[in-house]
Amino acid sequence: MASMGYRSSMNTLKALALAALLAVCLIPAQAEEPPAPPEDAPALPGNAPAPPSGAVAHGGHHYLLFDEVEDLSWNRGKAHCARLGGHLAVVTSAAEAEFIAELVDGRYAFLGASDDAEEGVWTWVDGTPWEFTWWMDGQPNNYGGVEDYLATYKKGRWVDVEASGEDFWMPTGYVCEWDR
Ligand SMILES: [Ca+2]
Ligand SMILES: [Ca+2]
Repeated sequence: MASMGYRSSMNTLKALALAALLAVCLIPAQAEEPPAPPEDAPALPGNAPAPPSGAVAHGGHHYLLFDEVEDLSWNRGKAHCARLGGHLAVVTSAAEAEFIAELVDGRYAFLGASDDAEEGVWTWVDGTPWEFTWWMDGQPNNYGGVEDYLATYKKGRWVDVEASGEDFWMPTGYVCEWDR
């Protein structure tokens, strides 16, 4: 009977260890989603939604890099930023481009422009006129005829890339921006 009790408590210990292991495995998945803006965040009529905590202020706007994103695509990044009340980053000056370069710090991240509607005609997700550019030399090149999405590359310079993919030059995340 004593051995039965011992086995029973060993089974309990195994169950506890398994539960702890599962909890550890689940935590990183949850940590990828930043906390939603607080319910009581100021939402005056006409005001843009408040950025989530952790967003970095620059020039009266806020920015947040999401990196090492599972099942990353430009469209999923765009949708996620929108759910958070922002948009994929819209970069309209050298100062903003340099700030983004610092924020991504060598990582490759999608930004909020594409030429998927008409090849060579770039548009920002928020309708801002396409004027300022920060292309890396030789870009955009629409390589393979399939590169329609804006991303940072080395030193934060812009490249056109596919909407998703695992190649070494492909983004691993995206930058959201809030207009406040
Ligand atoms: Ca293109
Ligand atoms: Ca390219």
